[in-house]
Amino acid sequence: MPASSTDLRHDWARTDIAGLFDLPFNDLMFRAQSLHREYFDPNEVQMSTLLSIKTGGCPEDCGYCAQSAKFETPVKAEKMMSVEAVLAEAKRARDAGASRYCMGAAWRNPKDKDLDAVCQMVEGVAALGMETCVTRGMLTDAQARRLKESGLDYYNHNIDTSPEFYGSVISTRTYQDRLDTLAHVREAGINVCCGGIVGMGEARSDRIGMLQTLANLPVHPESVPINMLIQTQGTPVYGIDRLDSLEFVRTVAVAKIVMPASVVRLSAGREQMNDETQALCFLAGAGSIFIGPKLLTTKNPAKERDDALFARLGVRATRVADKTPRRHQAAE
Ligand code: SAM
Ligand code: DTB
Ligand code: SF4
Repeated sequence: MPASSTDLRHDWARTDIAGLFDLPFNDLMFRAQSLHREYFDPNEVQMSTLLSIKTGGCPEDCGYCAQSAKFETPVKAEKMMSVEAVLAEAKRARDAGASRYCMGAAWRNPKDKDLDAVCQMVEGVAALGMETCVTRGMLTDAQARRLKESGLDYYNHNIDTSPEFYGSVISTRTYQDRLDTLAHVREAGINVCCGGIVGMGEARSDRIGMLQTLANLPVHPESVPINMLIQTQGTPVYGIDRLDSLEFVRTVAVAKIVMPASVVRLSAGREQMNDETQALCFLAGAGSIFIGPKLLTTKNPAKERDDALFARLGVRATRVADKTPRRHQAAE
C-alpha cells in the first residue's frame, strides 16, 4: 500500500484493487481520506467549467453518449462555436469562480483547420488567467505537440471502462487507440486528464479493471474524472439500473488510494446526486468538480445549490495560484 509520496505504485494487481473495494466502508473511507490529506488540502476543491464547442453529429458510437450520430437522441448536430463566443463564455465562467476551462468537441479526430481554431481558443482562455483543458477525441503526436505549443495545460481523454467491457460500449475505436492518444498527450508534455464512466451495467470487476489500467500507466494521470452515467433517451444504455451510490463512492475512494497524488474528479452525475453522496465523495478524496449549470449537453447543479453545499461542508475553491497538484509525481 502506498503510505507516502515516495511510494506511488504502478504495479497494481486486480486482486489488490478488489481487496480495497471489499474493505468495510469506514475502513475504505479512512484509508482514502488519510492518503488524500498527504497530498492535498482536504477542504479545497478545484472547480472547472465545461463548454461544448462543437456539439453532436459525432461519428463514434459510445453507447452512453447523446452526441453520437448513430443514436436518435434529443441532441442535434451544431457547427463549431466561434473563438469570440467561446472566450465570452470562458470569461463568464472565470467570473463565477472556475479556475479551469474545459472545451469539448464531438469529433473522432479533428481536421487541421479546426485545430487552428481550438489553438486560438486555448490561447485566449489562458490570457484570461485560467487553466485550459481540451477534449475532442483521438490525437496524433503532431496534433498533441501543436496543442502544447498553443499553451494547453490538460487534455481529457477517458479509457471509460475495463478492457473487457469496452467492446460492449464502443465499437468505432479501440482501447488501444485511446492508450495511444494518451501516450501522445503525455509525450507532448500536456497534463493528462483520464478516467471513466460507471453505471453502464458493468460489473465491479470492470470498475476494478478500469482503475487498474489507470493506476498502472507509466505516469498516473494528473486528473482522474469519475463520471456517473447520465442517461439520455435513445442511447443504448438508457433505462439501465442506476448504480448504487455507495458503490460510486467506493469507486472514488479506490481511485484515490491507487493514485493518491492525482486529482480525482467527481465528474458527471452530480445533478442526480444528493448532497450526502457528494459529501461522501469529497471524504473519499474527490478534489475537483465541474461548476456551472451545464456539462456538455446535460444539466449540472445550479450555482445556488452548489454554493449552499460548499457552505454546509466548509469547502473552498482551490485558488488558481495553487493549481499544480502538490508533490505530484515528485518521487516517480
Ligand atoms: N468526444 C470526446 C471524446 O470522447 O474523447 C470528448 C467528450 S466525451 C463527452 C468525454 C467523456 O465524458 C466520455 O469519455 C465519458 O467518460 C463522459 N461522458 C460522456 N457522456 C456521458 C454521460 N451521458 N454520462 C456520464 N459521462 C459521460
Ligand atoms: C469527463 O470525464 N466528463 C466530462 C468531461 N470529461 C468532458 C463530460 C461529461 C459529459 C456528460 C454528458 C453531457 O453533458 O453531454
Ligand atoms: Fe463522440 Fe465523445 Fe460522445 Fe464518444 S463520447 S460519441 S467520441 S462525443
